[in-house]
Amino acid sequence: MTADASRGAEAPPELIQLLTPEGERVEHPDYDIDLTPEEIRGLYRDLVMVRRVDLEAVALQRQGELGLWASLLGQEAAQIGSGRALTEADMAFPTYREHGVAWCRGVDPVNLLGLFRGVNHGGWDPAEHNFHLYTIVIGSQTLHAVGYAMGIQRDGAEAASIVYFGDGATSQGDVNESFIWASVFNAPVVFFCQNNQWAISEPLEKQSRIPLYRRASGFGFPGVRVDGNDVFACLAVTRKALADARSGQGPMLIEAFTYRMGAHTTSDDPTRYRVAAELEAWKLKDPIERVRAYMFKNQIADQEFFDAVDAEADELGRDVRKRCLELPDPEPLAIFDNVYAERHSLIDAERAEFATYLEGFEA
Ligand SMILES: Cc1ncc(C[n+]2csc(CCOP(=O)(O)OP(=O)(O)O)c2C)c(N)n1
Ligand SMILES: [Mg+2]
Repeated sequence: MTADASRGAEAPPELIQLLTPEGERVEHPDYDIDLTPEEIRGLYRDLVMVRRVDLEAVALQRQGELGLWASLLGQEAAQIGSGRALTEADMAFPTYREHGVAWCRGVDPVNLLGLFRGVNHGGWDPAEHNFHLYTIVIGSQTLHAVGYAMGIQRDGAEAASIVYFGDGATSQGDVNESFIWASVFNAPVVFFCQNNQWAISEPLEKQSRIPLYRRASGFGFPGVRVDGNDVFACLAVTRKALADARSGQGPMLIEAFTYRMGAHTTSDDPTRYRVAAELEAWKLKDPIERVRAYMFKNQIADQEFFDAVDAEADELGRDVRKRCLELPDPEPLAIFDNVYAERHSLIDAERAEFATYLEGFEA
């Protein structure tokens, strides 16, 4: 028996959008935003810079300089919009693809590259940037973010946490458990799901029969779908969700509807499981092009500005590449250093065993 595809379906999902793919500004009754020309130029610069770093990282991996890279191509607006909505006191919990959010939190891109080069064991101090370490275990950071938010609540602090995860992650137990905890404790946390339509080779249809943002209502908190390729809308929606969380109104789920333009990681070949037409359709919704078109049309920037941003991005690419290649190899035993806060006999034994193994090479 085949399932009735319409079962469980409701009205078509509403997409919050403030800037169309053609670069036309549109109004929204609940989520408007008033940005100065300077702020818009800043957002555009962010988008271009993170795309350039990403491109350089893919090239470095292809040249054997990184073990792996997870590209953010296509997801720049979702990450810059939400990342720029954060205040300094807010805490962000990323997956492994949040290079744009890392940029907004002031993490040096070279530290990201070091992680994927295997020469650092994290790359930055989460407390210094209020940006947690990258998390590869799908969905587990949602629990960390809710725990952190409950801490904020108990401290009475003026802050919120935000957690990034993918469409595939919504099928994980951890994510569903974190929804329950956030809901019943009214925790100041924003769940920011980048629905990039794919979880490696698994399409969205394998994760949910309903739009992902509607999951929230079953847990007892609001959910919205925003155009994830619209940096204005992502900024407006995330800003509101964070403000609500900070003022005691509890969690919110934001589904940023976007597309993973590249491979899952550099180890993946998407031509094996998706058609080229899909990619072509999403290219027309490019997150950078629409801002550029809007700026041109409204004389927010001239050719000189765009050329200067491109030149700055190229310089950043060169600088990141140079400093990546200069990163020192780590001391091999350093991997045992921060497993626990205090010394542990098992770790000591493993360290000693590995040291003996390494000595074998010097003979
Ligand atoms: C608990 C767990 N299961 C499986 C994996 C392997 N894995 C790595 S990425 C990934 C897909 C995640 O897809 P999604 O949540 O949509 O995020 P995206 O990569 O698209 O950003 C899987 C299954 C993992 N890292 N952790
Ligand atoms: Mg995905």
